[in-house]
Amino acid sequence: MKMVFRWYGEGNDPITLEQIRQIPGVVGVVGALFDVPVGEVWPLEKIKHLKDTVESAGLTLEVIESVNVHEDIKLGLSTRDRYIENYRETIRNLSKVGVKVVCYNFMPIFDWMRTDLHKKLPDGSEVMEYDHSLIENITPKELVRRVKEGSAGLVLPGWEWDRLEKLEQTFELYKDVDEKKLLDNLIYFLKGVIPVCEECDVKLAIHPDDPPWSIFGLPRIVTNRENIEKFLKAVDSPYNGLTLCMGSLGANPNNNIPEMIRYFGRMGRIHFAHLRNLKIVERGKFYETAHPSFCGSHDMFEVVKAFHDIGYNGYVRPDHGRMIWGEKGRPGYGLYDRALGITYLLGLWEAIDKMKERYC
Ligand SMILES: [Mn+2]
Repeated sequence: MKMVFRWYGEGNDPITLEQIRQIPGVVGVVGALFDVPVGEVWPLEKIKHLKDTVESAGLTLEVIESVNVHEDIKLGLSTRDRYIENYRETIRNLSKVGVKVVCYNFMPIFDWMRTDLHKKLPDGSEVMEYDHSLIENITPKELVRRVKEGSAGLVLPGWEWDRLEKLEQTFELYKDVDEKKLLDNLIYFLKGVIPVCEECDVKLAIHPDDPPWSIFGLPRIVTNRENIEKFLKAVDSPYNGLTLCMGSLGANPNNNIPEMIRYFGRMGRIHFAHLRNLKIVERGKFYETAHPSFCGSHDMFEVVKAFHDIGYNGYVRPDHGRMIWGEKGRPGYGLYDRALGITYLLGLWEAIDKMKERYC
């Protein structure tokens, strides 16, 4: 597996490329342009500049997260074709600088969702938490206000405040979109973009819904093995793949993560992985933890072993970590805990690798 690290770009991330390069085993960063409005074409010059910046620090830029999908595509509005054409053009531009994988998601209105960005654990570290019972008792507007307040002025991926200003109108438009319609709209999008991915050798890797269930009555479809398989098979190309985010899928205890890795991995459809642990407190309530198995609800050894068993050679990154050692920054994206996570994941990989090679 190729270890990468998410980076928000110069002036937009308190963490420097020099720091990232010193984490043992990291070969590249996962980048994005955050100043291009959703739906517009990513200009080649800006992508080149990002690539040059990353490469001059001795790192690669082969994974992009995310190229966000315009709401009109998810809604299936007649304006979607223009945005799909833009998406195709963005993929062409990304391929010109050697990008290999593009992560995206198909969640209506909201991206990833947490109800507390600064939960304090007994050891003094800070993590993010999700509590569905809170969601049921507040309005979407109130939730956006809380997340914005907790962001401390930093841009959060998928949370564009301008876009979220028009919340009520967008909710109105989703009245007629159920899971079936949303799935049809995803398939329509994939039929438009996958042929370009094939031409350009760029793999698309959809990110699961986080959390993997409906919120505020909005449909969500990238939630479990059965649902994911539907659109992978509907557009049956190796370029139509998955970001196996275990933190997202793993919030639902019915999702067997090692089994999903083996299933989709053997189909050749996992192109990117987000590995992290979380603690499920009760159904619909969880918080993010440090990566080791004993810190959360997931057996990380079994997860890494499943990747090893399928001969995975794609990209992996640690996911949201805790804020520790007095670090200040974007919730979930501190340097220290993600670096610890990487060392742990690579340790598991080495142990599994050598056990198989030497003792099996
Ligand atoms: Mn993820």
